[in-house]
Amino acid sequence: SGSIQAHNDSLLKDHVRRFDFLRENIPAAEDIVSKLIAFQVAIPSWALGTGGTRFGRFSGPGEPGTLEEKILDVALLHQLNRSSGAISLHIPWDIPDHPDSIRSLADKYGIRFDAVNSNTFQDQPGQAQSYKFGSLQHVDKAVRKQAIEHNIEVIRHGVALGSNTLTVWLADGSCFPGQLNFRRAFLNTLESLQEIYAALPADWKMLVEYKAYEPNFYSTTVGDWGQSHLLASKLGNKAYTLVDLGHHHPNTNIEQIVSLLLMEGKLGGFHFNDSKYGDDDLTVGSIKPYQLFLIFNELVEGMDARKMDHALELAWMIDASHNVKDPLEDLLQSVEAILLAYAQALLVDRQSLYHAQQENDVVKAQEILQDAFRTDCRPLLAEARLRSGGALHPLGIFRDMQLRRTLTEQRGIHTVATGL
Ligand code: PSV
Ligand code: MN
Ligand code: MN
Repeated sequence: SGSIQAHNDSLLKDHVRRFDFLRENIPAAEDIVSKLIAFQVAIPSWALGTGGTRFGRFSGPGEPGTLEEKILDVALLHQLNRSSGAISLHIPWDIPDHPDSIRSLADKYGIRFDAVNSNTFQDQPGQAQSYKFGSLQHVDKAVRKQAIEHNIEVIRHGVALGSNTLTVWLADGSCFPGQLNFRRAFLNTLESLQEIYAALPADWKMLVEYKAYEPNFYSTTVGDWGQSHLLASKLGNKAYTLVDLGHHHPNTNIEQIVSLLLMEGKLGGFHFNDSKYGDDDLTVGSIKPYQLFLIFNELVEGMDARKMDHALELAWMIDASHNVKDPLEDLLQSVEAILLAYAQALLVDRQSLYHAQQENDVVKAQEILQDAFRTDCRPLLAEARLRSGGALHPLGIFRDMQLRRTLTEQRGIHTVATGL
């Protein structure tokens, strides 16, 4: 923290000038800064190492080899930006064998456990049944049962860590016409999810994630928000839809989906990432920052209409993969992009937008949105970090202090983190 102080001191004068300028022009600046301080984004444990594609994986140095090291990586991010105070685990990529010590390590750094994720898209060594033809949808009850039990076990791990959410993403679907009876696959999935749902503790949520395609290329059983919403509605009020930004067909209007799910009280949370083509899992905001802003615009409008607490009522998580960047640098960029879109959305003049809409003043409506989007909100984010003890420029200090080099000295050059 002495280093953060020194870093901040060196940038302070310039920051104050930029922040003061914004404060003079934005009446809600103080309110936005407080909201930014409260907003936390969960880091996925599987994104702390270099990912890869099916064509190769180029692991980087100093990657975390254990769950403890992953928590320390998230703690490092959180120390720098004060906005990454949560981690999302994927089981069995991470198995918290000693939950008490894992939990106290996380507590020590102010990290909480966000949603726990099950994995029935890969076979694990020694597993009795195979998921080659699906898991919760499978034609064979024995396979479904194994997948159900795995999910219940994930809930148990989550309880031990103090999480309160299970995210279910299924690779289930089919690769060729005729392979699957859609109705039976859906009903099997529903029945399996109902058994998992019955095992949820009273204060838990289940998030049902959808994805258009991949690994199945003809049909996916939870392939879009309609199918997820149908399942979540049938399951009950602890079940919600999870929106992963990369899981749509190109040009889908994601912000409209978000608006309607919120309206129905069925939006559970996000997997943030960005993409040019498919489920590219790129850095948030790196390709379509305007879309991200429009999504946050709907979130702020819809959550305010329902009087929801922005920071607490939805699961804000990143789901990204890094092939060419340092994962920690990439995650700092992603968190920054999310908060930037949030700040821009908070800037939108809701009253004027409402009137422009009522008067069908299309030009004015666009101007209002783009005024907010084109405002440089970075000093608001920096001020939020400054006030909460973080660094004015997290990426800058990460590089200046050569933090990856320190991690590499501790962990070695040839390290491969578990995950995809
Ligand atoms: C599937 O593409 C997905 O988005 C799900 O959230 C999985 O849990 C995750 O990626 C695995 O990387
Ligand atoms: Mn995802
Ligand atoms: Mn994905």
